[in-house]
Amino acid sequence: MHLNIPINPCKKIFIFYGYQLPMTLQVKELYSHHTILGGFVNNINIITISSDIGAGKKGAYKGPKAVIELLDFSPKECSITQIEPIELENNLQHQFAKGIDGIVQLQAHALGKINTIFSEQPGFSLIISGDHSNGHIGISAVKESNPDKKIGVIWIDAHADLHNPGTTPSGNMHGMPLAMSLGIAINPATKNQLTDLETAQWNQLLQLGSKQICPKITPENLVFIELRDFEKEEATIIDQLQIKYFTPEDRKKFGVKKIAELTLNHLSDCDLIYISFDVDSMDPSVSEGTGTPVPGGLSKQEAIELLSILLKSPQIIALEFTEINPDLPQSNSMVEVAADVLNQLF
Ligand SMILES: [Mn+2]
Repeated sequence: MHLNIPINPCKKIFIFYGYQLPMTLQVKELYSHHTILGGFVNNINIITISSDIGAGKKGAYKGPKAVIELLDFSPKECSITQIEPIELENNLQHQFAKGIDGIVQLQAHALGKINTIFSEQPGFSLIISGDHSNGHIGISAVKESNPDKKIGVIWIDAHADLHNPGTTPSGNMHGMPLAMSLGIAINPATKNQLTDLETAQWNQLLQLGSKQICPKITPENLVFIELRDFEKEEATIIDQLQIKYFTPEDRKKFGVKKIAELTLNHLSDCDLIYISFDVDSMDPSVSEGTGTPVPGGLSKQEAIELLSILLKSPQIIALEFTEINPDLPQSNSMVEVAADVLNQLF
């Protein structure tokens, strides 16, 4: 669906990390269509975080740029802000927190940049990130820019992403962003034995931001959608913190529209809501080009319907798309599916 009612030129902001920025960057011109979002948005800030340090399989850092090239929001020209890449220390020797050195550095840097965008260009933001560890940056930016507001999060994902270095089976930090945002500290009696440095670095992530707000969100303001693959430590957290979740079975029983309504109803107290859409929430028949596909997810049409209902809420401040890996099999279709969903929404 494309509306021919461009409102204001959006700002395009590109943040490139962890790889060299191409000398000539092909970008399409983008415009916002605020009517699709219930009338509260005048601009869309497009923010890309091209890092996949937190993923087990590399290549998702290419996802944001690949998707951007296929976006077709509007034919009008608008201004571009590019933020240059930074050198990262990426120490993969940490068995239970792979790349945490680089992630600490990247998250602090990216948060500063996004905070600037949020303060200078308030409105709705579309964040396209490499791997899902970056989700903590977006949530932190919303909270730090709105410290007195109650922030809700809708985590549309096959996974719970609630591990910490003490519980992770893989050491991949894209399975940990919600534990960061919820401020979950490492239990000293945990099964994975960590160094003092690793524990200190984890604590730095929990306190990410100049205001060191921790936690960024509280469990009652978090909702999972399409949750279907998690470890027992994550199930314990969901159970103990009484986090709201919907599984594919719930979707089949109630339908996408009802799931969206129940989610917004659960978050009705929140001032602002951040949606994070991991493409592995969709079924592998359309999303095989992601690091950790899990059978039984959303069809493309269901994803479009779900997001279009959620985006009508004036509480929504940002939508993140993540874990699109052009290097994996069927990757071209993964990029196309992600771009197609976004083109249908805006
Ligand atoms: Mn995820």
